[in-house]
Parts: sequence; C-alpha cells; structure tokens
Amino acid sequence: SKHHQFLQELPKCEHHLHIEGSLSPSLLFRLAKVNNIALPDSSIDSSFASIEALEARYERFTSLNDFLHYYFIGMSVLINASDFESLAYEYFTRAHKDGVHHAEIFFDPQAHTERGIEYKTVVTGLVAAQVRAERDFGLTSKLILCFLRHLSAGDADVSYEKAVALGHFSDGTLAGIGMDSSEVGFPPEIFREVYDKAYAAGIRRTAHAGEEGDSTYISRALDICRTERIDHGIRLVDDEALLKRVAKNKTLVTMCPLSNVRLRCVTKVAELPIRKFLDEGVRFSINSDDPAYFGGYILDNYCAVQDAFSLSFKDWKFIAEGAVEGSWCDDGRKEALL
Ligand code: ES4
Ligand code: ZN
Repeated sequence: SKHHQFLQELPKCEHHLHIEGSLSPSLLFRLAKVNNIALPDSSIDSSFASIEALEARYERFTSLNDFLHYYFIGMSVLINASDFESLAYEYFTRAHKDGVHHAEIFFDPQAHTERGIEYKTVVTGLVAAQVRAERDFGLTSKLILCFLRHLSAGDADVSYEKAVALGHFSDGTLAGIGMDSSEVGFPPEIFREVYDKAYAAGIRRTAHAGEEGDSTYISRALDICRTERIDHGIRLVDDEALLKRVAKNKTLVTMCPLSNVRLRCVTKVAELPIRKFLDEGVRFSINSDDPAYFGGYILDNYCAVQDAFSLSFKDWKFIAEGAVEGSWCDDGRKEALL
C-alpha cells in the first residue's frame, strides 16, 4: 500500500535488535553443518528435523523463556569471527533495504564466552560487518553489550571489565550496556554495582524492563540502575505517574511490536500503548528485537503499527525525530539523520 511505501522511505534508526536474534533457521542449519555442531536430536525435539519444522516452532512460542530456549541453542552454531561477520552483514543488508540509516545492536557476550568462544572473536566479527555496512550502505552502527540476567552479577562484572580492558567503551566500539534474557525473578537491582560503575565512567545504560515484568521493573531500572532508556517498557501504561515522568525526561522506550505478540505479552499489536504514548509525548522507537524468530524485520514492525493504529504524518514525524534524538550517536551524525 502507499503507506508502506512511505514507511519504507522513512529514515529509520534501530535501537533494539539482538544480533543473535537475526540468525535465520537456514543460516542456523548451514553453520551447524560447516562448524560440525550437534543440534538437539530430532527424536527429542522434532523442531530440529528441518528448516521448515523450526520455522513452524517459532510461530508457537508461549513465553519469553520458551523463546530463549531456542535462542540459546540457535547461537551455539556461531564459532568463528567470520560467522559473526556473516550474521551481522546479512542483518545490515536487510536493514538497509528496510530504510535503516543507523542501528544500535545488542549482543550477548556471556552466551558466547560460556561456551568457549572468546569475547574478542565475537567483537572482531561484528566490527568487520559494521565497517562493510558503513562503506557499502552508509549505514552507521554501534554495539550495546548486554548482561544475561539469569547469570550472576559477578559474571556480568567479568564481561564488563573485559570490554573496559580492551578499550571498547572508550574507543566507541560499544555505545553502552544493557540487560536481557529472563526478566521475571531477575530484577534490575541485581546488577546495580556494574551499572554504578558504568554511570561513574560516563557509559550509557539501558535495560529490558516491563516486557513480561510489571511496571516496578521499569521504575527500578530507572531509579536503581539509572538507565537512560527502557527496552520494551509496555507495562508503563500501568503506572500513570511513571509514564508522565518518562515523557517529561524524554527517556527513549524501544518498542518491539511483533516480538510482544509472538511472546504473548499482548494478543495483538493494537493492544500496545502506542496511541497513549503519542498522546502523552512518550519518546519511543519501533524495532525488530529478534527478527529471525518473530516473523518480521523493522519495516514489518512499522507496517504492523500502521495497520493497527492508522497513524498520521504528524505521528510518524514525531516517532522518526524521537528515534534520531534518542540515538546514542554524536550530534553531527544526528543532524545528518534528521
Ligand atoms: C530477548 Cl525479546 C527478549 N527479551 C529479553 N531478552 C532477550 N534476548 C533476546 N531477545
Ligand atoms: Zn530484546
């Protein structure tokens, strides 16, 4: 439709994309074969019988944890720097096609170091893809180091210090830190110390909050971890005062509509508080989260929002400008993006 042409051409920034979540079933099977990685036996989980069976399983996630089980198995096929480079370059190619001009990408170093892949291998591959994407498409990008919240605060600290020691925060490779994985039962304050260190060092901070967890996960991320963004944040609607505070402070909420439907946080996109956020002036961006798992890349998410809310040109202008303003790039790049 003509709206979707408009949405394709609209300059976009992506702020909520787990690079490991852009691993398609076809690349997963291909890398399992070339790297000689054993996937679960299909007599135990028939989802691994074929690409098609795995794709079908991805349409039936019942929760965040149900998804995460497949997400962690999937990334076990990533071994060499070149695997991470291929993965990220494929993502950038698709993002460019969808009209993304700037991307800030989550990655989960602990999920790789835990299985014997060095932090440096991961970053080397991702950076190689970033360099090619900027050269080939003019697409700028940054990495955001995420802590797995089902692991300990001590483990998070080891991951953080590794990045600090390699100078990846000071040299601009990493735009900041985040936290992801299972939310309920793993509140933000577990990671208070490492967030305090990042704050003291002037390193930017975000956290997944209010996806499956209630609105107190959002207030605790803001108050205790002093996050500058909230990833998902859909439970903001349950706390009117908190929502008004987020609007006033221009805190960026990175929304992922198709993810929220697939993980059954909402039953349909129309249930998301997008109209409320626009009316209250909450700054938010629309993102793809784990596009290979959730049935859509960023433009699919933009289109799903348009189909559900019939937004005006003015609404889209507010969203697009807010996404640039909320980006973690320098002012010169922001001016070019606007
Ligand atoms: C994630 Cl959708 C989502 N939520 C929390 N953690 C994640 N890691 C990858 N995708
Ligand atoms: Zn996410």
